Amino acid sequence: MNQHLHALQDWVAGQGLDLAYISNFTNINYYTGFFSDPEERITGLFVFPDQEPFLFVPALSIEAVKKAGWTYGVAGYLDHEDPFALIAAEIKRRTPNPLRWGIEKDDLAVFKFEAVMREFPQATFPADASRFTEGLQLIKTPDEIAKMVEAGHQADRAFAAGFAALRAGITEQQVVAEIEYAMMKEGVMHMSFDTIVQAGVDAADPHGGPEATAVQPGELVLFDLGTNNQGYMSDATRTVAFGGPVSAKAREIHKVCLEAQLTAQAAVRPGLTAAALDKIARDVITAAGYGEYFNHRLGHGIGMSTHEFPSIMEGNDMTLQPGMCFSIEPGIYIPGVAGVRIEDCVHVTETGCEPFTHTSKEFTTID
Ligand SMILES: [Mn+2]
Repeated sequence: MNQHLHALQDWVAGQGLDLAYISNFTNINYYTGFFSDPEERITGLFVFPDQEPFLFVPALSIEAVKKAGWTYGVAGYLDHEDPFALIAAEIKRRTPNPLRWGIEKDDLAVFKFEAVMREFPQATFPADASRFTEGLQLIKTPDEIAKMVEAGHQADRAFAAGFAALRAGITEQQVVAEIEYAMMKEGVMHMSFDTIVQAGVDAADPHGGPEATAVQPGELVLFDLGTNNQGYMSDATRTVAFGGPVSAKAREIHKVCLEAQLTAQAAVRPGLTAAALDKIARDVITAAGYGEYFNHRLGHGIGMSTHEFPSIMEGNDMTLQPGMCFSIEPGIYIPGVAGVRIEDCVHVTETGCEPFTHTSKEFTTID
């Protein structure tokens, strides 16, 4: 049993539960090594305090479960069958009348919850497995970090492809296509999120996406991208100048943003709070007069999803610990003028942190 699943079973026992039902397919991957987005079909991981767990999947996935290395029980259903009747039968063979259930309250859809209530009318739900999993996922194992290191290398190559694609008149969307084509050619079949390329004033919208806007010489171009390597994500942002000198304002906000990013990254150490780290970066930007244009948290956790815990923001007194992985991504967005964001994701070490991406963050002009 891998250490994540072992920890989950210990939690089930420690909470006095009769079983836990894990329904989120990313979390099923985390606990079992089996990844499948079942879409409208049903998958579930069922974990007991003192018996072996089992996976329940569509019948067409049973071979994939075995191929993923899952050595415990697996049961399947055909499309015309009632999955919850079959799940109930599997559970009752192991524990006839389970009363105390752990479920993922962030994930379990109402129709699935109603099906559980139909099969087990006396069930109660005293424990939230969502909270347990997000806590466990805060600290990555060396094996998980190794996968994220490789995802970071992929992101570095994606930046290189994006920079190489820049030419006068190419649109943001076409640059995205070049980046993702380059990644797919090397075998990276999934980006971790929709790649963002924003030129000039478009980059002043921190929640915008690529448009049909043509890149013009003398503009800043923002790239925010990442890849999915074996279920583990990378996420990084660079903002570069294209085709000659940019405005003095654009140059200045890049300088301030970079100083904030580098200062924060250098300050990471175990024991520092997430809130204090956010403030370290924010103080640099505020002191330069751009505080109002940094309108989001400094960072987010990353792992099997691109946004998880810890959240690096004001009000979060969580202390950083070795093995935590998160982004450090200050930005300055001046509407109608320009936008800059610079981002590395890092993992906390005993003495500081190590970034997953290594593409230069210094002010760079691509000709
Ligand atoms: Mn990010």
